Amino acid sequence: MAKYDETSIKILEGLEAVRKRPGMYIGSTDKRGLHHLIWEIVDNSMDEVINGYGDAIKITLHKDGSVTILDNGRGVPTGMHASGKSTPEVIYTILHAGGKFEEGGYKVSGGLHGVGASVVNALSKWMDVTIYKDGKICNIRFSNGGNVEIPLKVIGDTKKTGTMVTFLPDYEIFKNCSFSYTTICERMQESAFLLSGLTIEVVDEEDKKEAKFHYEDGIINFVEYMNENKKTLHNVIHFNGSKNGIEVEVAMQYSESFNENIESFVNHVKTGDGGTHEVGFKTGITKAFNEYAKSNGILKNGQSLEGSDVREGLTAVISLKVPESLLQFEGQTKGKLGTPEARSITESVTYEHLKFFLEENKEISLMILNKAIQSKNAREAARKAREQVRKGMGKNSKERVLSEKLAKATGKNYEKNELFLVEGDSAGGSAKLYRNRETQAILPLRGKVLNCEKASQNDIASNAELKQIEYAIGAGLGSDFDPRDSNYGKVIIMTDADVDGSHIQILLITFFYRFMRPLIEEGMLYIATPPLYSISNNKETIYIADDEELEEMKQKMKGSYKIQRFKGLGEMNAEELYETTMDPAHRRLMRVNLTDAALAEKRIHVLMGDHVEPRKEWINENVDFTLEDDFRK
Ligand code: 1YM
Repeated sequence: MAKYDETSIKILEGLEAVRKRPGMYIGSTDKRGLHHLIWEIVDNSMDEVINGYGDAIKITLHKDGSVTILDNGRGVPTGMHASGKSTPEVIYTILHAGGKFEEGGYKVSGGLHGVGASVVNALSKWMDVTIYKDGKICNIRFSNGGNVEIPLKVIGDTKKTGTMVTFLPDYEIFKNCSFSYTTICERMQESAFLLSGLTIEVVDEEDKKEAKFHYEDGIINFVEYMNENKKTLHNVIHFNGSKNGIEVEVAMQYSESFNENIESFVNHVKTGDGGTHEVGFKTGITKAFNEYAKSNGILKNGQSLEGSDVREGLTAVISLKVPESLLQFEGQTKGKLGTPEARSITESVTYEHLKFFLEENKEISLMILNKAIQSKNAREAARKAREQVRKGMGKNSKERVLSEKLAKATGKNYEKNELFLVEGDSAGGSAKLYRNRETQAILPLRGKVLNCEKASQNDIASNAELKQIEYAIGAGLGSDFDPRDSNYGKVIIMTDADVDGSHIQILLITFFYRFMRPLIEEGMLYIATPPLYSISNNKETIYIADDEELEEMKQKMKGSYKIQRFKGLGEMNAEELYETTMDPAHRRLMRVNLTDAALAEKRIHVLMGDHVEPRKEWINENVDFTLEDDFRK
């Protein structure tokens, strides 16, 4: 491994380039990009921890929008660089400076990480770096995108070691953005799970909040956390192994729930789109369970469990360390591991350990297998039932009742068809009246939908409202759900723009998340956004989404206008409802997306589960659910 030293720094480009095209360096200049600045600096602290130096990181959000990141590592080197500049000046002003970009460097990352501290400096109003090292405190200060304001100088003595970086992001670049305490906590908690022993503190000085994350048992604690509110079937199973320089660590646990929840990481970076390691893991468990079931006479000859059967109710974290020479990432966001070796190694480590575990823990093995076999039976029964419905055989009176409320689309181009789930019979009636009959189907929902997070499996299975939805979509439920069978390319939730409406949205999203998750993963679930107001003068009527827009329009229309506030969908007439909320030419749809399964899982728990306090806290802090994309469609 090439060791970082003060001469191995390559000078590639000036900071000007970064300010000109920030997106190229940090992905975007929205909230996500803003947080990226913190991740960049924190990544350097984490690298220090990974290399064995330091065990504490603290992030402080200040009232003025600046942020401080402090670690207790060795401290950034403070000597002079060959160029005649101090090393910190080089590290914080020259793009791609630092050992981590050299061939054979220690830093390995999967995405946009590691573009460097200089990028953060380039996008800051000012940056202040204080280094505790060799008995001295040194400080250097930059302003306006990385210009040295005060060169490196000694400002005192110390016994500590470490690095402290404070910066004020340039909010002219990150317009209307601010740091989110919750986002930072969520990410830091994940890092604390992956780097056991490390303590990470997050402090919000404005809202006077703080959190501390420290886990001695790493990914075991991670799985315990993910399963916190579930009835688990056994203690977390934990194993590791390595081959050809690739290290594999796995923690897994089954619960009574029906969801599968697998998170994977490579070199401490999340692989949100999975990859070869996840495939290997899945193959490994399927093989181990099938072999055990067959050799113990639990499965009859010729029968076998599918992967989805043995993953029902499974929560797992897979963490790999892969040498840089073997790293391959795929996909648009580079969130998918491509390294072929990772597959076979993860598979064999998983298979060997699980096989051993199953032999040693008969009782637990039977419990898990029982569950898997139930899944298999349910899957097969559902498939048969569905086939019958398709063949028109299973149309009994019950199903006819179920379908009575549904106004179907006449068109047979399923991908183009849309199902509107509408709050209330009256809005449902309007929607039925004024829709595009060829492509738009309407299913009115009466009152609140069942909270699937709290309800039992039986309640859910027998709930009429949810059954209607299942029947309308026609693509199965749970592990049997297949989005390719959906009767609709878009499922659109349409509720009033009030608290009850939001509640119904969340209840429905919870249902879809739990029982038709691929629908969300495939980007097929949407939320309609009805206008809040209309404003009209003698020339025109304009529909308006929020208060800000209303103010703008008032200014524009000056003097004579009439404002109408729509409290609910029912207050619009059928034509208005179609034009503003359903017509593809004018409506605004929000796509529900699911970028982070573990987080979504946790969030659903926080928001829909039994504990009130964390829910309140979360809602106060955040307005957006997992609804990130907002676009006209
Ligand atoms: C709050 C941010 O940057 N800590 C930090 C950074 C570095 C070192 C220690 C360090 C590394 C090495 C030797 C080495 C460095 N990062 C870079 C670069 N905290 C923070 N702590 N001695 C100290 O890598 O060999 C250079 S030094 F370029 F990667 F950013």
